Formats: sequence, structure tokens, C-alpha cells
Amino acid sequence: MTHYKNNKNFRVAVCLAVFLTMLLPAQSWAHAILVRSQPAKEVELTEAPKQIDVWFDDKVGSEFMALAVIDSTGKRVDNKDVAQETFNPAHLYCTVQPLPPGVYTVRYRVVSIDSHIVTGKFQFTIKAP
Ligand SMILES: [Cu+2]
Repeated sequence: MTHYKNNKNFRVAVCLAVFLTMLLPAQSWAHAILVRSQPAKEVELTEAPKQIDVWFDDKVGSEFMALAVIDSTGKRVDNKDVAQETFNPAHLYCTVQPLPPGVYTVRYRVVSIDSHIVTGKFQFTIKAP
């Protein structure tokens, strides 16, 4: 009786372990995350940037990439010219229109090499000089 119970627990443990090892590689492998940006997240600038740069921890797919900059009224102020650096596929950038002081939101969407879509956003502020 006790033996049967232990055996059953062991089998449950094995199943769980197999299940976890199936899950983990997909989670920890090549799921791109944003590691750096220019302007940096939450930064306050006194001079308007002309370009927005984002860097991921791994290369991202060249399909479906999107980078948008939105002002506080919801208007899109980037030039819809997102590009990927040829020799560093982890780096995307776009240019922006002349930006008056205000709070801006940068939204991004990329496809990791594990085929997962990664989206996110961050803000920066331009203060009057
Ligand atoms: Cu992933």
C-alpha cells in the first residue's frame, strides 16, 4: 500500500519534471527583452531627440517590427521609418518629427527568434529649456 503510494508520487514527480523541462527552454531561450534605449526610459531631456533607438538582448526578426512614438494627445510623431541595424539585428531605430516639450511614449513590437512576439512601451519627457 505504502509502496504503491510512493511509486505514484514518483511518477507524478517525473511527469512534472518532464513537463517543466519542456516549458523552460522555450521560456528562457531567445525571448528578446528590451535592455537599453535612447532616450532612456523615464528620462527628462532638455533637447528634443531626432532619433529613437532601442536595443534588445538578442537579435529580433526583421518582419513585423514596429516602433512608434506617441505624444500626450495620442498623436503619432515618429516618421514611420523603423529600421534594423544591418550588423546588429538587436538594434532598431526610427526618426521623429521636431518634438516640442511634453511627455512621449515609445511603443515597440518585435518577433524574437523563438517566434514569440514581444511588445512593450516606455516614456520620456522633454522639458522646456
Ligand atoms: Cu519567447
